[in-house]
Amino acid sequence: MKVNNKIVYQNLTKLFEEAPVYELNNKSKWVIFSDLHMGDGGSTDDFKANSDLFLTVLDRHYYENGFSLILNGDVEELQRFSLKKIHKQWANVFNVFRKFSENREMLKTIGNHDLKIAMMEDYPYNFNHLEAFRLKHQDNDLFVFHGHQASKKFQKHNQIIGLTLKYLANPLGIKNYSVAHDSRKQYNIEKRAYGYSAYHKIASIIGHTHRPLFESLHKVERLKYKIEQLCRELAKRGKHDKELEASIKTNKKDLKKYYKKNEDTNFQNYVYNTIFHIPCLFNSGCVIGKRGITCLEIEEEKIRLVHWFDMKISKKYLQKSGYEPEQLGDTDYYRMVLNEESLDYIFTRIKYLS
Ligand SMILES: [Mn+2]
Repeated sequence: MKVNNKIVYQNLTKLFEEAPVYELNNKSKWVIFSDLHMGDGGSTDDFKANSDLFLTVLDRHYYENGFSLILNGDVEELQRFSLKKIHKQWANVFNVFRKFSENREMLKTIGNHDLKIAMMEDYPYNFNHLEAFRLKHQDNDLFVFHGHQASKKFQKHNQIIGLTLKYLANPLGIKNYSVAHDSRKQYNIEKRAYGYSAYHKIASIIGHTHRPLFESLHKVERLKYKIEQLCRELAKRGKHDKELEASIKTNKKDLKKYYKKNEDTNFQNYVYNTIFHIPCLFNSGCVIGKRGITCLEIEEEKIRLVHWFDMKISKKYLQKSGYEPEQLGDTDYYRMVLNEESLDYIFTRIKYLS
């Protein structure tokens, strides 16, 4: 049975049409995390390294500042660990999730690594588990789903098992389905989600590939843009500025390193070949990054891509990045805004360019 793009698009349409809608207004404050992959606290638990950073940021920054919480899939790593062990190990984190769900709003989507939750009758917390949902900003939709639904492999399994997308694929059948950290596969998933969103004039927010995207742009374009911005700033000052020069150098080094690592030139251009570049795809990245955590924030009718890091591990961001990291209280943790744009501007461009 061949799964083509058309089938993927049909299934995404169904997912979209059945998704519950939550209104956004100028008071809404949401933070979106995805891909925590929480385990048992042992040496193979991917969540462990950033667990204190995550817990601190979640409780002391987002909860304290009145945010509601979106966990966009692959929260519990159920392909490798039991729910019981995960919940026991990370009880402190789940207690904070519970605080959000009881006192604010918390929406939790299901990803391919925690699909089993959809079949469970004895999940111990009273969380709002969804397959997808929509955040409505005036007449526009931000479509939030984990992202595996845009992969052909996942859809193929779905079809073989003969279940519809809704509640759900048999977790046994796709037990080993995980996005290979293969840039071609990641790119194809992004490209389908991009194509779908542009065609329907919506913006989608996904996770799954672990690669942060802002306005459909990958780190490569983001770095290029940052370097140009810094050059402009440097020219404006009209004299030597050690700090700015160092920032340019650091960002250039990052960019070169990236190209060196990804030699497949077909995928060095991350713009999804449409006539215009349409800012319709966002990805929160992941919580388990080597250099920290990325997430998306929605506040004051703007959307932001944010990077949290531990200065003991990623000191270079503190001095030379050209961004302005803010310290969280008296901790070693810093918040750095990588991009920010108003939803109005984003949807205007989506509407007229696509
Ligand atoms: Mn996933």
